[in-house]
This record gives sequence, C-alpha cells and structure tokens, in this order.
Amino acid sequence: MINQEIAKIFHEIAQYLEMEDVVFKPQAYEKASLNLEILPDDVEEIYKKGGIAALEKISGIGKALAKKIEEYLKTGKIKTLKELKKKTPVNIEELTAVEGLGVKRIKILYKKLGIKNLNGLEKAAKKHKIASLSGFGEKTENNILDGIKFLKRSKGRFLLGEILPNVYKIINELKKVKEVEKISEAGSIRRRKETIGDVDILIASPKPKKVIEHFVSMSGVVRIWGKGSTKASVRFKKEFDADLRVVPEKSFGSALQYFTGSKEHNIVLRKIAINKGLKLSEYGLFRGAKRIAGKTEEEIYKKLGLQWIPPEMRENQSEIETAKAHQLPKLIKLNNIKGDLHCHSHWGARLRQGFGGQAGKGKQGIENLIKTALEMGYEYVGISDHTKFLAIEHGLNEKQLTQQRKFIDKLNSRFMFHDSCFRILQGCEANIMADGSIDIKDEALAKLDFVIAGVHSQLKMSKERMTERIIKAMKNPNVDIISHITGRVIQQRDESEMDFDKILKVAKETGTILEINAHPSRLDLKDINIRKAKKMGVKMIINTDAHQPEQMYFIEYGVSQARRGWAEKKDIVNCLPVEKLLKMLK
Ligand code: DGT
Ligand code: CA
Ligand code: CA
Repeated sequence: MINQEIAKIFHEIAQYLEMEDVVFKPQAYEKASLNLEILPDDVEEIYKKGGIAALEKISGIGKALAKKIEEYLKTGKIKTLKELKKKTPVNIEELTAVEGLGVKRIKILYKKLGIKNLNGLEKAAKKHKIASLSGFGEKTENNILDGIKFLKRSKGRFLLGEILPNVYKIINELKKVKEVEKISEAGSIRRRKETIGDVDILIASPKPKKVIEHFVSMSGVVRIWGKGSTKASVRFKKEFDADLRVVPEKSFGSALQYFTGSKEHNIVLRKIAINKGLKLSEYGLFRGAKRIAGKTEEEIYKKLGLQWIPPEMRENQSEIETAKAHQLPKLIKLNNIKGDLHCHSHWGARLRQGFGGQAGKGKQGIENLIKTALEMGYEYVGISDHTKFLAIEHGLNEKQLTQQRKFIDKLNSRFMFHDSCFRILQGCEANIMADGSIDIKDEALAKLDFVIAGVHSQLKMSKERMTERIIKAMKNPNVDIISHITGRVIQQRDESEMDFDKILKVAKETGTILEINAHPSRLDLKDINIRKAKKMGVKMIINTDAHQPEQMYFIEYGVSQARRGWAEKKDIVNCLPVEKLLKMLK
C-alpha cells in the first residue's frame, strides 16, 4: 500500500532526525508514520478527493507533513530523507536489522567510533572496540557479532529448485489440519521466480489460532520470528523463512492476489480499481463499504475487466494490458511435455571402467533413464552424452557413439516387439569449440537422431566472438539444438556476453531450436529471452540436462520458466509426438 510506503519513509526520517539530536520533530514523524500504517483509506484517494486540506484532517498529520505526502504522491520520493542521509551518512536500516541495535546505540557507535554500516560494525566488534563503550559491554559486543552472522546468512536468496519441494511438503502437511479450508503458496514461490527470498503461504480458515499453532510447531521449524492471531513467521531447518497468513474464506482470493504479487503488478491493479471507483486490498474488492469480490482471484480480475492472469506472468511486463485486451497466451503446462532430449548416461565412464557391453546398465545407465521416462508418462527420451572434447565427463568419440547406437537400436526393437510406441532417440551434446566448429565429425553427427551443441569451454570471450561462435554452430546442418546458450549458473557464474537478437535471427533462418535448460541453477534461456525467442518465432525445447535419472524431474522448473516467458505449447517442440518432433529437426 502507498500508505505503508510513506509510513516507512516517515519512520526513516524520524530516525535520522534523532541521530542529529533534533527534539520533538522525530516524535511527530513517528506518530504520523504509525497513523498512516493503520489508516484504512488510501492516502492517494484522500488526496484525489480533497487535496492537501483532506490530508491535514488525518490524525497526526499537520500542514508540513501533508505537504510531504503530497510530494511523495507527485514525485515518488521525499527530498528531506535524502538530505538527512547526506548529513548523517549512516545506513540506519542496515544497522537496525542487527538484533539489539536501536537508533540510540547506533548514534553512540557513529559518534565514538565512526561506524556507518554493517561492515564497520563487524570490524569494530572483532577488534573489541565496542565492549569498552559505556552502556555496551562484553555481552552486547558478542550479541552484535552473532546478529551480524545471522543477518549475513539470511540475506541470501534460494534457488526455486531448492525450495519448491520443501513447500510442497509443508503444504501437504498443513492440508491434513482439519481447520484448513483452503491453502496455497503465494509470493515469489507461486510466481515461480528463479530465486526466492522467503516462502509465503496463505490459508483460509475460520479458526486462525489453531492453524497458527500447527504451523509454528511443524517438524522442521527451528525458530519462531513472530506469531500473532492471523499470521506467523518462522525459520525452517533448511535455513529458509516462511510467512503464513490466515484469512477468512470470503477474502481468500483477494489475499492470494495481494500476497502473490509482484508488488509492481499489484500497484497497477490497484490503480485500475481506483479508476473504476473501487478499492482493492487484501481484504477484498470494494465499492464503498460493499465487498463486490474477494473469494476467488478469478472474480477479482473479472470485476476489474481483466482475464485471470497466471501467477508466473505477474511482473508488470505488459501482462495487464494484454489481459485487458483478452489476448493472454494459453501457457504451456507440465503435462504437455512428451519427452526429454537432454539426458546424460554414464556410457563413457562405464566404457572406461571396462564394462563394455554392460555400459547401458547401472544407476545412471540408459535403461534407468528409460525407466524414469516411462514413470513420467513420456513417449520418448533422448540420450545425449557429452562428446570427446569433454574428457573429464568421459565424452564419447565417433566410434563409441556408433557402439551406443547399436545398444539403443536393440532396446527400441524390444519396445516394438511389445507393441509399445515408446521411442529412444540417440543424440549427443557436442561441444562448440572456440572457433564455432563442432568436436565430432559431420558424418558421425549425421547418423544420430538429433544433435545438441553447447559451449562448455572459454565462456569468457568478446561479445562479437561469442556471437560469431554460436552462429557458426547454428549454421552447421547437423546441429539441431543449442543447449544452455548464455552459460550462466545462477548465483555463481554470469552469462557469457553475446548479441542475442542477432543469434535469434540466425536461429530462425537456420531452423535451430534453442534449449530452455530446466536445471534449477541454469534456467537458461531465462524468462525475457524466452519471450524474445517466441516473438521471433524461434522454436524452443525444454530439456533437463539430467546427469542422474531423478534429475529428469527438474522438467517442472523448465516449464515454469517457459511460462514466465509466456511460452505456449506450440512454441515448445517436445510437446510434439515423436514423428512430428523429428520433422522439426534439420
Ligand atoms: P521474495 O520473497 O523476495 O522472493 O519476493 P516476494 O514477491 O515473495 O515478496 P515478499 O515475500 O516480500 O511479499 C510477498 C508479496 O506480498 C509480494 O509479492 C506482494 C505483496 N507485498 C508485500 N509488500 C508489499 C508492498 O509494500 N506493496 C504491495 N503492493 N504489495 C506488497
Ligand atoms: Ca516471499
Ligand atoms: Ca514474505
């Protein structure tokens, strides 16, 4: 809410004024901040209706503060705060996040030791400069160090793939609680963002207290940050935090809409409501005091004149305009996927260990990959081992590929014998060398059912060279698919630089398919690149790059990334049955 945004700024101004030993004024800002927090009406609306005079009527808001609110509504900021921060260059927000540190102590730390931020605080505490300050002592110093350690750990974001399986477990456990009527994940988890700050869960129940008791005493909860009558916040053993809200069923839809976000999406939605003379909040959609929607998200979007928008699209990236025009794409779904073409077996490693004819067996053997594909209801699976350049991955050479072909042919004939339509395709994930050539001879590539090519070495080169390198690979008539094109590893390695638009043009011309790699730390193509590819009419494939059969289940993350990129079934070639898929290849 805009009220909350202004309340936060007033609170910060109060803190900075306090640092300067100003009297009375901090209290005035603090009081105004609190009043804004609990104000039921939107200040933007109040201002629209009655101007600055109406703002002055809000309890705790005088002429000067009303002007500040007006400034924020008009410019999106309040200059005073910036000026105060310039005078006292202390990062109060960062420092107050340390447990046990308030403005009073921060003031002493700044005046006596010149501490401005977390870094300075940590250095001073480690040098035992804090314990000797009056009013601090040894114990406080240790608490500060603990607090810093804790903050550092919790600052990090998590990969969607690390968190989502845990969220499913939490939700399944809470579903068993009899007071729980409805439950859903919300926040970035529901939007399936590639990284997650904290987990948000929403429940509809007539007995919130009981639900909250269950939640905070769940297995895996190691710390309770806060617990109220309708919400709670905890830390789980795996070190992520989760916020729970419990609402009555009649506002489940509006609360789900609000807590799913994104914040930017919500801001635009709220404006649409205001323009229609309505008010949208987590409690419902209101005309005056009358609730006209709230139970489901669908009715809220509908009453706002919009199609229901899938959570993955709610990033204020033109989805609202598109929903208004009733032109939302019909997003791809997990069960549209008919097979996975990027699965690694340990064929090469087993050959090296001398297993010979037994190379297809074992935990990561081709047979096990097939078993998992069948479990997943797939119609085909593609075996695409690394090739000879990647010696550490026991990449296969031309001869070994031929040997593997024989094994795969034999398996296929066994399926045919049993009248099953399941097909095993043989491919490889060849390496794109620095000059854009492929590490396997063309005659050998031509014998495979499909060829994936990817960059696995020299990821750092100039934008021009990298672009040319990939373009040359795409022009190879045997290369059907380019894997994980930017080479990024989320939170570990940046994307390689390249001219993506130019690459898309050549992909379109040559009929090369771009992979959406579903591995949780790759998700490459990322959402905006998927949208660009779709716009250009470049075909994509969602592959897992599984190095173990279980990893074939990563496909879910690839599908959600594709949805975030607005992809439809027709954009993704592994939604096709095998014959049609094979026709899409070069
Ligand atoms: P995260 O946790 O950083 O991965 O991202 P979110 O989107 O889950 O953010 P979080 O957990 O802070 O808040 C959950 C949702 O609640 C957010 O997506 C939208 C809503 N929300 C939170 N704060 C605000 C706010 O100040 N204004 C508006 N309009 N919505 C908010
Ligand atoms: Ca969140
Ligand atoms: Ca949250």
